[in-house]
This record gives sequence, structure tokens and C-alpha cells, in this order.
Amino acid sequence: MDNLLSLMFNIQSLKLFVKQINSLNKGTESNNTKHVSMPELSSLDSWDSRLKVDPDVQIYLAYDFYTIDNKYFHREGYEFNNVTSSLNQLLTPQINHISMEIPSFSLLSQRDEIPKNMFCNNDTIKDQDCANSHCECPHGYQIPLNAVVELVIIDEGFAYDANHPLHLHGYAFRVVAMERLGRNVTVDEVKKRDSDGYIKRNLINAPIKDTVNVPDGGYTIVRFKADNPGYWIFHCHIEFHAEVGMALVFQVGENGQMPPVPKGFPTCGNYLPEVSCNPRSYILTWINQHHKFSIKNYVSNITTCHFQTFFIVLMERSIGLSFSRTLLCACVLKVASISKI
Ligand SMILES: [Cu+2]
Repeated sequence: MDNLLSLMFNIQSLKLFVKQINSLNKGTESNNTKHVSMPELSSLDSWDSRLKVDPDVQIYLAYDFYTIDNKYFHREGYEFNNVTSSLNQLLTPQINHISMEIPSFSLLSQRDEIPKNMFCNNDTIKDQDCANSHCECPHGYQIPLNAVVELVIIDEGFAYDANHPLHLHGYAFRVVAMERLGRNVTVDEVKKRDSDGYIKRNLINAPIKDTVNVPDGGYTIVRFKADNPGYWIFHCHIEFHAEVGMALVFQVGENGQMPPVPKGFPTCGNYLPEVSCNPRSYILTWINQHHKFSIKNYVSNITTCHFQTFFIVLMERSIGLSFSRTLLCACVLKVASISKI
């Protein structure tokens, strides 16, 4: 009995010292008797230049789920705000309000094919209203070789309390700061907090990782030394999010500073065939998109395929012919026009 009581006492005592590492939505602001945030861990590696006071490059990367009309999710007539049930609304996860358009070829091994100024980012598309309309382009930043890069990653947290595991290829980074500021936060609020001196960075022995979380309504700051030349993707590791564009690319160094491409290395590209006109599927799509018959709306996009479809729809709507009979009429008319009858 004495042994049992002693054991129970020891377990209770141990509980006083149990802490949870990397708790969801908790950073260094959390109660440190219960939680250990990433920057509070100590790396066994000694100090290196990633931890110097002023990084060479600083990039703000903010993200959230946005209530925009993503053309891949919301077709005409069914815009985001026209979907009455919130359960059926599909929000778009983006970084800096940009959906990554993945190039159709390998950037590293086919770098000679990259068009000049292909990459876009906040600086290159300032004139676009990406906060309110869907922006999609090859999202990327060029980093000088050997620069120490600081990424200030912000989860704005306005949509819901979801988290994103963010992963960088090509490097391990130091996690120097992590804090939750509230249910949500803006980029300007984080910038002001930093300029006012309220963001504390662990520049002594910050832990080293290649994937990190960000508290919802907070920030995580990581540092890497860009000493591995190439094209490296940074993306959310929830695969669906990465596939719909929650990603970007860091070009580290100039093309001539990257390892040579092996001779005969396989290449890839965009081999999609040209899509042919399919009047029936086009009609169904068109009718779904246009609840009211509108010649003006229709003629604005006229093409050969559209014209054939227009004729078929007109026949159906005006004299009530079935699709097959209308198609037959169309064929007869086409034969007649070819034969110049
Ligand atoms: Cu994600």
C-alpha cells in the first residue's frame, strides 16, 4: 500500500513538470509552465551566420483562406457570394494573395527555357487588386547566393482556426520567433510590432527544422542561408493546398551558379492537346452559366464552335426540337452550305 501511494504521489509530481512541445496555435506568448514553443528549444548545433542580427534579405509571407472568386472553384453565375450555403463555399488558400501557377517544365534542369521576368510577387503585380480578385502567376523571389534570408510568415487567421505546415526544399532553417497575437492579425500589425521592438528573436541557439507551423493570428520567423543554388519550392504540406497554389519558388543564385544539367537529362513540358469543340457539352455548360437567353452575351464570345452551338440552342429554344433532331438540322445545313445548295 505504501508503495502504491508512493507511486501515485510520484506520478502527480511528474505532471507538474510535463510540458507540451509545439502546441497548436501557441507561441512564446503562451504559459511556459505548460508549453514549449519552437524558438524556446535549443539547437545542439553551434551559432552560425543564420543567427546574425540583421539578415541580408527579409521577406514577408502572409496567408489565409480568402473569400474570392477562384475561377477553378466558382464558375460564372455561381460566384462565391452567390453560393448561399457556407458549407458549399470553397475558400482559396494563398500566400500574399497569389496562387502559384506551377510552370509546365522543370525549372532547375530546363532553366534556359524560363522566360525573362517570369516570376511574379507583391512587387511585380502591385497594380492588380489581388485582395479582391483571384491572382494566379508563377510566384517567386530571386535571392542572391549566400544571402541570409529571413522569412516572416504570418497566418492572418480571419477565416478559421486552421493551420498550415510550411515546408522549404533545399534548406534547413532556424526557427527564431513564433507568437500568437490574437484570433487574427494583419501584416501591418506585425510590421509595427517588429519596428517597435516587441518581437524577440532567439539569435543564440534557435532550433533547426525544415517544416514549421504558424499560430493562427500570429507569426513564425525563420532564417536560412541561401548557399544551395537552384530553384526551391516553399509550400504548405497539406497537398490540396499546395496543388491549388499555396506555394512559391525561391531562385537562389544566377543560372550560371547552379550545378550543370547532366547530358541527356530527360525534359518535360506542356503536352496538352488542343481541346476540340464539343457542341453538346458546350451547350450544357453554357445553359448552366446563362440562366437567361442572351444573344448579346453570347455573340461577344463568338467562334466557330460557339456559332454552331448558338444555332443548335436557337433551334431548341425556338421550335422545341430535341437535341438529336437539332443536331441533324445543323448537319443538313452544314452539308448544304458546303455543297452551296
Ligand atoms: Cu495549407
